[in-house]
Amino acid sequence: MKIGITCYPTMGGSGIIATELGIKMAERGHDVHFITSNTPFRIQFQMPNITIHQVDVNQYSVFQYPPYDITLATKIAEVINVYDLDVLHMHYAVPHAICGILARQIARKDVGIVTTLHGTDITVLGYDSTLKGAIKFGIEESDIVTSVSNALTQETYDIIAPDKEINTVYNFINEKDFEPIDNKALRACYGIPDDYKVLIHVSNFRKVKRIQDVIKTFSLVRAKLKSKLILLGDGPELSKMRSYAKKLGVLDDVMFLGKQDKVASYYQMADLFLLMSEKESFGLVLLEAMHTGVVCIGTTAGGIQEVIKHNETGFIVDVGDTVQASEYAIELLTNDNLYSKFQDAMQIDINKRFHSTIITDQYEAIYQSLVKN
Ligand code: GMT
Repeated sequence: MKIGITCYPTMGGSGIIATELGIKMAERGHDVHFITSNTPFRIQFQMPNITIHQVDVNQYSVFQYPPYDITLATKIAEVINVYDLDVLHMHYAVPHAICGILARQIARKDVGIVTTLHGTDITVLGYDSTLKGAIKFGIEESDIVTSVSNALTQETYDIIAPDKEINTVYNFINEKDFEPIDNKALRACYGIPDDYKVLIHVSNFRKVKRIQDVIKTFSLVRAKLKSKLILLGDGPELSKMRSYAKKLGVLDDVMFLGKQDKVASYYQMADLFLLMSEKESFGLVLLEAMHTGVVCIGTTAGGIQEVIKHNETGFIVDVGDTVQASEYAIELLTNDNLYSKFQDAMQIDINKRFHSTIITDQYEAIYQSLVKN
């Protein structure tokens, strides 16, 4: 098949999924065309069967707002015709789903369109009356719509009420990138003594992640156990969170390490992952941590409960319940038998439900169902 993919190419779960899926499809022999504003960051060297088409937005002085959406649609249309694409896969509803539909009209070719909803395109932007109609249009005019969790599928029906079936297809990771190795050497480089426990959180530091709850939970754990907290990522909440850690008197034990490419090494240093979000359609970082052997505590938000099975592969707490999170954390960090039991259960579960082969098969079948000849 000849597959066009559009996503946000910067760091972020939706871009990662789109890129890894494109790589998997290329490995299966399909021709994959990324049509994006930049080279997706996971594509770091030449890969057979993958072509990158960069969208350059016209900055003509008349434009107060350069027309990215129209330029993207025009580029996609060009790629549809030049490469005779069979399928377009648009990641994130706004503006990508709508751009795909416009591109199909510009190209005047009946290419199949798959749209994948990722999270805030529905749970935040879906409430915006200036966008809601366009999101509904993008969903209804796509041939097949998928969402990354049952929770997001349900929220899409509740918020947008589209006249369209939405299929849940879970996220996956490239397992090879997240090997369960105990990275003592890196711990030593960071000066973390052997008898310390390491908690970790990885995100884009937006409000929805409630990083204050991660730091508060850590402060309660640290009061009982020698421990460090690694915070990976950057975003609007970062400096506020540094001040909060200082206010709680734990700043010396919180390591703000910013954006890092090789996140797996940091999971490999960690004993526990915290995801305290108030909105989270899936939480790709959970899969990354779990595959690396790190047990997770998450909240009841969105699809987190579909990824972590409470009291079986990790723990779930109500949003904001830092006391309960700290109690679960201490239980896990002081009970080796429980920790290993959860580790074993989580490896079996993630391989059964989220393995890259299973999810790639599902998307490949979706694409095949849209190929016209
Ligand atoms: O929706 C977003 O906030 C952006 C998006 C991204 O590009 O990282 O994150 C969402 O998509 C990821 C991949 O499907 C999910 O793992 C994240 O849970 C989801 N984020 C939210 O729902 C907040």
